[in-house]
Amino acid sequence: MSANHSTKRRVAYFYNHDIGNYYYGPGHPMKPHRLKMTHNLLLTYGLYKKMDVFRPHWASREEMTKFHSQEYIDFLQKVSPETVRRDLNEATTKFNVGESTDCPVFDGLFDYCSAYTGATLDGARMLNHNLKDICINWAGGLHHAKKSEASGFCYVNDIVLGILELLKHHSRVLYIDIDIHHGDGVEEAFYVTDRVMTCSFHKHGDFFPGTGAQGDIGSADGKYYSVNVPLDEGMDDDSFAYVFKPVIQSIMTRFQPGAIVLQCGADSLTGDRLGCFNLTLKGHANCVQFVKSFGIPVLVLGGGGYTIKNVARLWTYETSVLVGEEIADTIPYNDFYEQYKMNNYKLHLTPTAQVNKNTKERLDMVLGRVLRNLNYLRGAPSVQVQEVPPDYPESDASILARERADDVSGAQAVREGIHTADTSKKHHEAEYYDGPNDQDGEGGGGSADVEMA
Ligand code: YEM
Ligand code: CA
Ligand code: ZN
Repeated sequence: MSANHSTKRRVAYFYNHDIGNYYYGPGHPMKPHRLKMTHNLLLTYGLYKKMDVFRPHWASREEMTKFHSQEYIDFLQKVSPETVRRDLNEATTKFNVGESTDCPVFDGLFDYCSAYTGATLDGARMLNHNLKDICINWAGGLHHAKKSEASGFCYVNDIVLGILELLKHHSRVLYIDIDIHHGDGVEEAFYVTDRVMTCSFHKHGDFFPGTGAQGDIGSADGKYYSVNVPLDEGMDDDSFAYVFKPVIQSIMTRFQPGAIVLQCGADSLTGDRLGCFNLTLKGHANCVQFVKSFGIPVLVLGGGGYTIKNVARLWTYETSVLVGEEIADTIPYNDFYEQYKMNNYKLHLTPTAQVNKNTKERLDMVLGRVLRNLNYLRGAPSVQVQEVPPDYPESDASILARERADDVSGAQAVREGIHTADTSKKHHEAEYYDGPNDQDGEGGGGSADVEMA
């Protein structure tokens, strides 16, 4: 690893203990249990000592409707596996949920959305108040959800909501998506604004969701602020770095974001159940390290990932990179130890002999086009952030949502080394640092879908 690997940053990690118990149904590839496996693995590696661990709040419907339509969120709040069977046609045609879709209605669906979205919002708020340099929510990153529609296993788009939160304090936010699928929901939300640049690397051609062609560059004020890097199957570590580094370097120079949201979908890994890339943990995490090296506040999110033991491996390793600690290749004993037997209880993966369909010529063509488009940027656009909006909409519902987060008393949370996240400005940072894992100050335009000030 490079010298940067050991660079210490103030890191917050958000984990809701209920998240792993939600269940999409038999045979469904999306398994929230992977989050429990990840949490357990990174705890057994001792990584909790290197960051502050927070119990996130549950996002309220008011928070979700900053992007989503009221009607859609009302529906998500009211629907149950029983009612959806009765009103299946309406649910499926209107909101793309139900048995015959990628997005089933399962027990606790709204709470699941509320859990992962709350963590993303807490992370964004913590960065906004400069309480941390890096915030991690592996449960987030559900990039396919639309304003009024579920899609690709995603219901509420926590990423769009997190970016909207960051825009309260930052003129420009960069979104980077290394999931194998196109980050369509996020791109669509910010397609006509120059305040958010979206950049997705993805398999393109006969692959879900089918969007993300290289010619999709944004429109109106957002022209050249959507960046798509379409790739073919078999992408390996070297090929990925070959396109990722110059594209991100050029964006950083030209766009100069105040904050970055990094979606770390694990379905771009070798051996993924739904993916067809050939990245190892190191190749994927090199992207994370590269983004971290710019020293700008980063909100790190999960996303896809369907070979769940590898998801846990990856996000544990990426947590180690983010906190700047090396971890052993031998997996320590943990609650899910047997799941790691296949790779001889080793953390790191070896790429397969799969053919890389991305020839150098093809990559050069894609890269050349992206870099040419970035040359059209008129320099970093500036926006005056005049009055900073509050973190939370002041309604009874949002206050209730916060109280619900305190289902474990503050004292118990601190004993467990888990703090409840409240980033409202009246609190001093020291309030978060009472736990045993205190780092002691270490290291130190409107759019089609969203409205912005
Ligand atoms: O390809 C599609 C769409 C849905 N069809 C109309 C084409 N969806 C993707 C979404 C991927 C989001 C990351 C998809 N769905 N790929 C695989 C699936 C899938 C969904 C399932 C839903 C219930 C699947 O693949 C093995 N198995 C499923 C099993 C149960
Ligand atoms: Ca992507
Ligand atoms: Zn994906």
